[in-house]
Amino acid sequence: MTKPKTPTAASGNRTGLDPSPADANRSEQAASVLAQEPGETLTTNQGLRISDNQNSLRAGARGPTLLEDHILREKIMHFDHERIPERVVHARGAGAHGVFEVYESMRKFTKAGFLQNPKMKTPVFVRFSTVAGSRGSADTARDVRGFSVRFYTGEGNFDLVGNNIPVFFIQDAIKFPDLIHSVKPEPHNEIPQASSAHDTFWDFISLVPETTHVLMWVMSDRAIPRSLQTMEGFGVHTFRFIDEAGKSSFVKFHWKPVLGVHSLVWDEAVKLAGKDADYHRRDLWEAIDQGLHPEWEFGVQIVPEKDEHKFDFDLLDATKLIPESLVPVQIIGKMTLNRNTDNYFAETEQVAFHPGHLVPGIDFSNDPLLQGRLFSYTDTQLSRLGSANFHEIPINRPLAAVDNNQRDGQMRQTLVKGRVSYEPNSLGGGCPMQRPWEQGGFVTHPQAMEGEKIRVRSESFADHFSQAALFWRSQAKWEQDHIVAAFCFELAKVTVAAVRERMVSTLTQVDTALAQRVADGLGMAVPKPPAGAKGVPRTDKPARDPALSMANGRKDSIVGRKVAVLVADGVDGAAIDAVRKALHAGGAAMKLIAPRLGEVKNKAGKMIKVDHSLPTVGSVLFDSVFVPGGKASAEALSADANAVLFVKEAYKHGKTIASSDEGATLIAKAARSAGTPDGEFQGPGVIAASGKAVNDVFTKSLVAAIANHRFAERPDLDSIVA
Ligand code: HDE
Repeated sequence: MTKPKTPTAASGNRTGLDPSPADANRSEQAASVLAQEPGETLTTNQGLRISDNQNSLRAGARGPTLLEDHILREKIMHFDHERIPERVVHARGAGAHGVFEVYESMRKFTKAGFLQNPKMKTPVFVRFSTVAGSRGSADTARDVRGFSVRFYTGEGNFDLVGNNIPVFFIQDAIKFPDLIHSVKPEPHNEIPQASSAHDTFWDFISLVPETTHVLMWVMSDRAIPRSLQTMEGFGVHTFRFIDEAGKSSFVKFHWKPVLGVHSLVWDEAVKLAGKDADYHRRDLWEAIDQGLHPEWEFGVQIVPEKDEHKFDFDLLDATKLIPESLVPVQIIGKMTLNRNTDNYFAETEQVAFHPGHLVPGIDFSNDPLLQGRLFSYTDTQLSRLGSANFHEIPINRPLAAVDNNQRDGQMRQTLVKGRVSYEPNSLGGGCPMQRPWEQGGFVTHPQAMEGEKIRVRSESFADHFSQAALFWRSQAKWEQDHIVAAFCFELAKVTVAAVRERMVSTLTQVDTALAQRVADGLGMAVPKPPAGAKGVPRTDKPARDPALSMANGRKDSIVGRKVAVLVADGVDGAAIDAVRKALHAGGAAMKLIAPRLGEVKNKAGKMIKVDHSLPTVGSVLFDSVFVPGGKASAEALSADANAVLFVKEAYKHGKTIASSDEGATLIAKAARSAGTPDGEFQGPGVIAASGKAVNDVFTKSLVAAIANHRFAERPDLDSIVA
């Protein structure tokens, strides 16, 4: 028998982490008693080698199964308990490992060790998530995305548990259960899954005006990202940086994707939920697997303590952002995701983030939303992971040494030796000892405070609309169109007219044109502004903030883009080769799609392997479509309804469409069947002309068009039947 390769995870230790004391203890004895290599033989959980994994123990070949079968009972018992409660929010997630590097020392602002030395590579684990859906829901639901980063620093774990949208729904943690209950499936019938388009969500939202700003983001295409790799990330709350001398500055954290910020369009997101519910996690997994390591730059907006009150909004209010035009984002480092998980459950499911996992040099502000989170995250792990020892699960263990007098509890792994489990002590030489700030100990920033014990919201939190309006004004025309369409879609699913009216009435506070357009879309008159609206403080400064619009982002890369090439027998193989070369040089992938799987014979008689058959994919899974020439191929595809739909949909979704030579026949057929007025697809991003050969000029313009990602300004998109 050939010896199987020992699995890398067999030791049970996370790469880069020391084994737990229990493991170490065990390994001293192990060598002398081990009868087999780990990973080689099927065993019970007690290490008993199993001789028959096909049949349970029974009384005779046709007799009843015996209770005595301890091997069967152990196996089934474990299986029965394989599921743990999913996260109450952010249940669906995808994780990956990577590293973080700071570009230059941030010593001037913070003493955090991982932000000092550009040569240091700090390991990170990242989990992206949707908020509302269950674990099995679709990736492309309209939702905020979680963006949690754990830095395994030498001073302990620092968790930056943020989102892809810089502001939150509510200002005070006490409203969180209400918000989440409203967006989750309605309790009487558990409908709808992973969707905010239902009565209870809009009922709550329309009664809580502080949600208006985030709502503008959630109705924008930010809530349907093209990829996890093309999302920004935000720490949302204001935190503090503390320098060596104890001086504090306020700080907001940002992640800027190197690939730029790109999103789907709604029709595509809906179709993707059916075509590939794992669209985002697959994209992340494949990118890392292929060595196209996703990268984000780390940015900070720093506000000196003395400027705390210089803004029209309160820095402690999580429904507000600091416009980048007021305080630019300084880029200070980079995160690279370079390793997929070995085991989804052990890592992505069991990771337990906590906004209270801080390191010296980073501290909280008094944001009442952040303060409320500090209780929740430990508490939820107790019911989710089942024990106070969840920090001992490998993915949760810090790299930094853990030494304290906490003991025992369910599922305890650490085997601490000795008789001392208290402090102060003399029997243990006083260890483990406290460390002052100067020696790396964590000291809470000593902020002076006074006040009455009261339940009130600060008046400085009262302006709910200025930044919602700033966001609206800062959007490109197509982005505004998509926001209007999203409001119309969501509110049209609301069955109670009074809720729709109340929501549109709130929108009059953001922008009258927005309210008018949404009212038109819903077939209703614009209601009056809410009572008391006039008393609310407002500002229209700044007029615009370019950073809020995706239209102003980077569009210089095709890394990770996926291009579909539609082929049939007789296709022009040389055209495919030339386009493949250009795409691969830029880091994009190309897939050949034919009416059926197997191979097609190209014009020169050579067989080429097909990657997918047309019925099993769809244009929504790709960023662009190329139809090469070859008369027979183009004719066969033009007669194939799936191929025609593929091109029509790609056009409707604003994607680059290219053809060479006779490939233009299919583009023309798709355009005619889409009902375009003059029977042609026109406008930006259509590189289709009969007789056009694949030369450098062609491939360059194709690559530039794909880098642009999408041509949302095509005039006829909404009229395309697809
Ligand atoms: Fe969370 N949130 N949250 N949240 N949150 C959780 O913790 C909570 C909030 C965020 O990938 C839970 O371990 C309260 C803001 C992310 O594992 C829970 C409040 C922001 C994740 C919880 C908030 C977030 C969570 C559920 C109001 C952006 C996923 C499972 C005060 C800055 C973490 C868990 C992961 C997860 C509570 C508000 C982001 C229940 C009470 C604001 C990215 O503890």
